[in-house]
Amino acid sequence: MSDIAKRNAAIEALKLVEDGMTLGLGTGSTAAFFVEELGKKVQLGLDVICVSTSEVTEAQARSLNIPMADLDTAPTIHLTIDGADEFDPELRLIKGGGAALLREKIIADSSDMMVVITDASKQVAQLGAFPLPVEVNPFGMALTKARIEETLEILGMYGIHVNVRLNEGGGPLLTDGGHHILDLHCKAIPDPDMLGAVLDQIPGVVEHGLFLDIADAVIIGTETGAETIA
Ligand code: ABF
Repeated sequence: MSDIAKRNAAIEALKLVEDGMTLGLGTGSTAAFFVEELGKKVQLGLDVICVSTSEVTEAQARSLNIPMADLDTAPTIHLTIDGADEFDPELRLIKGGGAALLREKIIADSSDMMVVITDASKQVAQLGAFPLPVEVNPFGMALTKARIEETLEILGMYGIHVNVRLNEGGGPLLTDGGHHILDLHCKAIPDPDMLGAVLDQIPGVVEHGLFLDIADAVIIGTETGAETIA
């Protein structure tokens, strides 16, 4: 996805922002363009207050003097703008490539409206080509991994590689929440709703990157503008 397309998607999403809104700020390179463009509007007097889905986004927003609120004191979140790794025709998403899925889902799910900013390369007929991130508690991670592998076979999803996501030093990545990420290389997910439901039941799984019935619209950035799917 080109930076021009990312920025065009972000600029289109900015049209949804009104004075007085509380905004959820997403994570990833496309969301970063939204935060950058939002900062310009705030400098011109736009009256918003924001909550962030990651420490990285929080730092970027504060560097642009965007007013930030503590999530527990935010009365309501009117609109969340965030990226995605895949979206299907039913606007079901895979998110978590940026290891921020837990805070992203908490904020997106409690928002009045959640809009994805992305590009056509993320558009798929069926989810699963992108490895599905699953956030797990470090305690007993090997047991949780084994249970996930068993569950995938019960669902008829055989031979799925489940990899522990590593940090730059080669150790298990730690999320902002202090958890690890397992990436499920499913290749295809025939029934995202079923997979999401069974992952939710596995002890040790904190959250997964299937965002089902959460996105209200997807803005697809292009070199010349943007298209919205709702
Ligand atoms: C974040 O944005 C992640 O959940 C997702 O992986 C990422 C997409 O990043 P980018 O916009 O850089 O493609 O929400």
